[in-house]
Amino acid sequence: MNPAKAESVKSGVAAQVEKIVGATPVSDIHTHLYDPAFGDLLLWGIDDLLVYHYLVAEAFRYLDMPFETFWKLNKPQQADLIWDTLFLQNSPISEACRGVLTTLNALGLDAKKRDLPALRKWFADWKVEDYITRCLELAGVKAVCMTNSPFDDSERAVWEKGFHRDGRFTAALRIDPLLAAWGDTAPMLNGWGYAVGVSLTEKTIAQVRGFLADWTEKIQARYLMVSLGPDFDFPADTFAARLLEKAVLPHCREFGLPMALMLGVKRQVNPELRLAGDGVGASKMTALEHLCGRFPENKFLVTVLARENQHELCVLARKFRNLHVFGCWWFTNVPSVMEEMTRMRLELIGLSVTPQHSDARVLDQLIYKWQHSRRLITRVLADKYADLIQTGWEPREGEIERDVKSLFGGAFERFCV
Ligand code: FIX
Ligand code: ZN
Repeated sequence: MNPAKAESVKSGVAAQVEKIVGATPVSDIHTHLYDPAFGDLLLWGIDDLLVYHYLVAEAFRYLDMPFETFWKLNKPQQADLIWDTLFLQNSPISEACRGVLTTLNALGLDAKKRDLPALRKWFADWKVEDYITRCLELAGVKAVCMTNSPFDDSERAVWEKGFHRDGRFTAALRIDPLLAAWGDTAPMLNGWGYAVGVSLTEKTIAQVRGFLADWTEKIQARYLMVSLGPDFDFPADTFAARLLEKAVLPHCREFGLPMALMLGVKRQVNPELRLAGDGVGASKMTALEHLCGRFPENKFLVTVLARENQHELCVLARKFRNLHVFGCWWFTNVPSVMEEMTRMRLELIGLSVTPQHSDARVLDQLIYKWQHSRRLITRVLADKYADLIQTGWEPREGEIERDVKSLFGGAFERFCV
């Protein structure tokens, strides 16, 4: 192909990629959103957008008030302060601030008037059922997977009462307290009728499996999930490693469900920041290597928080087909790091990856998280096809559609079955 022809094919393909990525609905495999039946647990609207813990952490870069004074404010007061600090006193450059503006803009609101009371008024007119549909539509999201913890009292009460499921919200069983705080969790299980002791006898393991089975069925879990700190190791003589091996992984095998491991979060580095107080540390990736190698019948969905673990994760995915890499999690969900990670993943493991999840905690955030991700995925994918065109290979429209579907949930579904 002569150079002029190659350039024109590349720009034609880039336009196709943009169109297809924009039009392909995504299945969002990890969020902190809830089925509307959970009532107030489903967060939405301008005040919740502003008090997002990403923005709380950023506001404290500028504020000198004591943390406690901030926590004593009610939600609209906290939102006022964050708006003033991050949007009025400083330009809203950060990714999380930009996200609020992307969201408002997509909803048709004029944020540049800097009129927070007017924004509040607009949101007050919505009914949540209609607003869910509007947000999913604007975000191009067809389904969201929740994060469901039986250890959360308000959430557990709703499951126990029972409700009619909204088919757009699927469930994932979150088990952090089981692995990270067994000493505190064992008495809770006892209180719910599972006769466990602190030491991991056969009887206790059977009871833990009973608990996992009951909740997997109750919530119709698509996968189980846990976040683990940088110190997590496997094999190891810890409750986390032993419970994983003896109870959780056998349960996943029995039910044919993947286990999601979210590695590298250092919980409560600064407890005064509450939910905003978690940090990051590099994980021991040999632990994951040992898990994938020792348990070929288990499937592992994995995202890692530390930038320095990303390359090793991709290499492990080349070695173990029971490992599916997903998402640019939390501190990595910023354009510079996401661009690097997405390129690296496509270069090392092709399309056998789920490049992004939203981690949305507030419904409206689906809009910005997916707009920003789509833009970046479009750019990276168009570049990769351009490299192919340079070799004389021309991707066809149907092939691009197939590839984008894989990235937006297809590869995940295939991995799970
Ligand atoms: O552990 C997790 O699932 C994290 O995503 C959250 O706990 C975290 O607070 C968050 O919202 C990150 O985006
Ligand atoms: Zn999360």
